[in-house]
Amino acid sequence: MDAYQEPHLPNYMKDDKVTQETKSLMSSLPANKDFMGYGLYNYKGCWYYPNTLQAVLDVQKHFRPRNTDIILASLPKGGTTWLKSLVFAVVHREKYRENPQTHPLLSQNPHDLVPFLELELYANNQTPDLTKFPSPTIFSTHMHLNTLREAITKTSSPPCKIVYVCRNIKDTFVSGWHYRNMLHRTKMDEATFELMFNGYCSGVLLYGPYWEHVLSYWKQSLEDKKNVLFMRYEEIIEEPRAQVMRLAEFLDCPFTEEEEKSGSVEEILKLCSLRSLSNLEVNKKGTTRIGVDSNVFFRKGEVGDWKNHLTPHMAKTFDEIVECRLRGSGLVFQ
Ligand code: PAP
Repeated sequence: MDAYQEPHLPNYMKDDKVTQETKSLMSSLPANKDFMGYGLYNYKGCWYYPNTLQAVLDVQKHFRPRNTDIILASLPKGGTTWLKSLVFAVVHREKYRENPQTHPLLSQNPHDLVPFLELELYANNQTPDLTKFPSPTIFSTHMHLNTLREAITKTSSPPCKIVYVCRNIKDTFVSGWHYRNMLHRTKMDEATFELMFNGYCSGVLLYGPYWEHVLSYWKQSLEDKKNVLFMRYEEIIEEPRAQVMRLAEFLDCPFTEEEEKSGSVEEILKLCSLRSLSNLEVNKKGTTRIGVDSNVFFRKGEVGDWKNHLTPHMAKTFDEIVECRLRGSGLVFQ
């Protein structure tokens, strides 16, 4: 299917921003199609739509983070929106302590507060002037660590901090399924569900394969604990307070005893909760800067929603693939 037949789709799924140089690169890359027939290209082990690939190459070429910057990384549907809100709220908590009603998370979508490198800043052949961003700036990306590394290792040392969040493949997949239905403004049938499932199993999806992505950040988080933090959506759901404190500690802005006593952690958790964010006017209507409706990022937020969608066979297949691919890494999903 031609992406232009669905003009409301976000730019990252299209192919109209690809330069001549990238076109010629693409002609040498392994090519495939996603479950709906949109072209994907495999660049250094990861699959991209044409415009996404163009932006990723531009990030590699031009993005040079300052060591005070913070990069949030994830696979799509891995917990990105939540992580963006939490990190923003933790890092800027002092600024809005006196006047919490002026907090930007109440008037802006988390995706507009924490811009994506390749889906927004470097999308559409742009090269933004990052010096105008205040320090510390929080950026986000869905890029694989090996791809991101090409940009960040060309910068001054010490490197900037990276926070990665991931979610078990079954819920990530189901969340992605609902997202695509909302994106295409349709309710896709069971046969299409199976096609998307097959795409996940073979790793052929935007930013896939899943296991390569999680492993790249997992390994680095073990090697470089000071600069790479590996978080899981399920753990934040299970022990939110402990995880937010861990996050603040990693970002070198730990909660003081006084803050802990005064309920600062709980306030942040409440502000960033799915319920609070999804009830805000700004997140109910309008479009984010990446061209996706603001409300599309908020749904159920439950661990185990896959049970309502996957057959036992599908669930078993996912479990076996992930178990096999992660074997020996120390990373285990329940
Ligand atoms: P993205 O990568 O496209 O930005 P991402 O935020 O990772 O998407 O995933 C959306 C999922 O996070 C949705 O899960 P669900 O489909 O299983 O419901 C969404 O509901 C959930 N989500 C969004 N914001 C929050 C939040 N503040 N707290 C908990 N879960 C959230």
